[in-house]
Amino acid sequence: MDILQDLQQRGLIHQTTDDEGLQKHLSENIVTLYCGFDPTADSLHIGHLLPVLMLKRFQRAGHRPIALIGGGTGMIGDPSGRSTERTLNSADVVKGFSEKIKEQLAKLLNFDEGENAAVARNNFDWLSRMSIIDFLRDTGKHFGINYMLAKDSVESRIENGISFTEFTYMILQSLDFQNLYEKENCTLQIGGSDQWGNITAGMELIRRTREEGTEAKVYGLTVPLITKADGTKFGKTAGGAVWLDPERTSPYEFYQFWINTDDRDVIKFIKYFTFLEQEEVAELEKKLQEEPEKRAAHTRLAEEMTEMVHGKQALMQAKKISAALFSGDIKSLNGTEIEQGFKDVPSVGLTKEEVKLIDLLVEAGISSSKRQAREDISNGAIYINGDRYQDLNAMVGAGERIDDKFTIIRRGKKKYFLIRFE
Ligand code: 545
Repeated sequence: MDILQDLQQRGLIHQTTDDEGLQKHLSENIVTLYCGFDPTADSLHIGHLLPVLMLKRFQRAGHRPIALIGGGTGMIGDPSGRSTERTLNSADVVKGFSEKIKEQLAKLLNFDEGENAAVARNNFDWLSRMSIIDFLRDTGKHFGINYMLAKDSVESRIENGISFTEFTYMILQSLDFQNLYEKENCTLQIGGSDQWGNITAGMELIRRTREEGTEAKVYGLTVPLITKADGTKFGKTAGGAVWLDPERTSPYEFYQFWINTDDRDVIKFIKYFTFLEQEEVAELEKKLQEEPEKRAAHTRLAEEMTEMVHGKQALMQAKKISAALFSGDIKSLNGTEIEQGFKDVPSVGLTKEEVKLIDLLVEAGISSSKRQAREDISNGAIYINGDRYQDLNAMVGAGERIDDKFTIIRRGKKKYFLIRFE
């Protein structure tokens, strides 16, 4: 199947600048394409994953992707999709973020391997060397103010205000496309639908500056904004964004995020985010309809995504933690796993003395009073590391600590507490 057809079937094409032309272009050539990522944070989150995977899809189809790190544009700030001016990060911070983002992209795209290897570029390399005189004479002249004012990214900001800095951003992104077109024969830019204005501005610049007599065939393609059936924003949990950095979002949380996908969204997300073939997707769709309680589609989505982003080992660990939490078999987990699995439960830090269970329950805020604690224990509502403790005189000490650091207390069916010992 050809690449555009595949993308179409997955629902991954929001808009292209020329459907037929692009179809022909891709079937007749090994096309160099790019997508840009501004280092505005030290990690990508799952909202950025779709365009990264798009690059990979093109690569698999035999084309040549460039991941562009916006070391230069990240110093300026894209107004697209934002209602207020950004605060600028220092050059050092942008540089640090650039390196982190590049590492993450390298993990997903395997740079410099094989013939149509993905490559990384950093626009700081050319934008920082440009002289302001050249910029205004050679590039600025091609941008009419009315054209710029009419772009969504600018128009929507006129009322709230926009600095000359952010106003100029589209010209910088256009320079990138022009530069990659001239130096690397890059003829396609992709991005989220918020990037349409910047992508078409670049095409316009290339058209206006092409050598006389040449046609300069360049294209743009955007991926859709990800929507959810319940109308809430994709990629957010109670704890905030779902990051690709395992220090920010643990592989277990990452796995859980996908497992908790709404039934109405799960097939769409499988098409968007995984490389599963149509037949397999159809099978999962059938299973979802016929035996939804088995959650085969959700599990497959979570497995594919966790392995893709964090690797096999991390996936196994995430599954192990999930199973232990589901069955209550806490003792099968080690300290690192406990930390991942119980990141969001209430926790207290205590010293390592042996304490009476009753006092511990009160001290940790699990039971509201000693009386309540006694009642909870005799009712059989208190579990330590998965075992029920019903002795009112029970002591809690080293024997109840996992990896000498953690004790997990459960009250009732699923109210968990984490005690950390220092
Ligand atoms: C810079 C120079 C270019 C081409 C593109 C750019 C970046 C572009 C932009 N893109 C967004 C972005 O987010 C931060 C990522 C790292 C923390 O701002 N002007 O950099 C997002 N992009 C991916 C998709 C996007 C977009 O990286 O295009 O739509 C999100 O899905 O918002 O020459």
